[in-house]
Amino acid sequence: MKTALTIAGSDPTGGAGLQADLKVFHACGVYGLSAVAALTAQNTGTVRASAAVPAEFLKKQLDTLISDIRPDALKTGMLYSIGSVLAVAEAVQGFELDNLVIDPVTVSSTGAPLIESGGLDILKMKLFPLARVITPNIYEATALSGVRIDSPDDMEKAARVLKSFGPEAVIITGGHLEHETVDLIYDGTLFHKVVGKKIPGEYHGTGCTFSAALTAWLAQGNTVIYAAEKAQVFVREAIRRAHAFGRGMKLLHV
Ligand code: PXL
Repeated sequence: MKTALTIAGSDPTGGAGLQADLKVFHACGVYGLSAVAALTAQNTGTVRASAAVPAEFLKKQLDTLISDIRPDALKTGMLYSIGSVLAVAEAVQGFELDNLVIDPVTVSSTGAPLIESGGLDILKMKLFPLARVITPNIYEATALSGVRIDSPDDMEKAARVLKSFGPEAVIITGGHLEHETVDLIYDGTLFHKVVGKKIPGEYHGTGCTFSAALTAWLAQGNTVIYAAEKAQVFVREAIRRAHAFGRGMKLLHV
């Protein structure tokens, strides 16, 4: 069985963060490993507090785990601190890990910041060049590239800028564009669109679920395009079966 590692924040609702990643890994047929980079106190309506795990402790988790089990793929989610970003970069380089997926998480679906000030620039400089794929949504792609995205052409423009930061491929997930979801994949040569029907409503954890499913299929040796197509379908099915357990956003069923 292949293994996939998530390095992410804890979300007590289980809808996003490392809890969601582990569920998705399991559902997609890989063995899930995890290292905790941050904690949140949140429910389906709000994030009340966030805290970083000390960078030295994240390093310890990664060294201890990876010196024993080498993951076939890994993803990062909420890293929160600059120290966490640097600890991940060190581990990826030190252990020469491939199949790194970076979900450049910036704010929660409820609007709370999930990375400290200056963290995105460090993520861009230190981790993007090591990545197989980065998976920003439209807001994150705008924040990272400086390109405002109002149209499919803008998505392509932003993807070119993001590719120049060094990842092998960029996937801008378009969950937030009108009636369709358009995930745009760019590998530096070709653009490939994965288009699907958008399901109306407010859902928590779609970005985490997409990047975790992508990671799981990369761990199993698939191409980026194949993994992205499967991941979009996986997210749509999870949205279709989402739960209204709390008073806020719905939680995806994985
Ligand atoms: O979906 C982004 C995300 C990632 N990680 C954690 C989160 C969230 C959104 O709330 O809580 C821990």
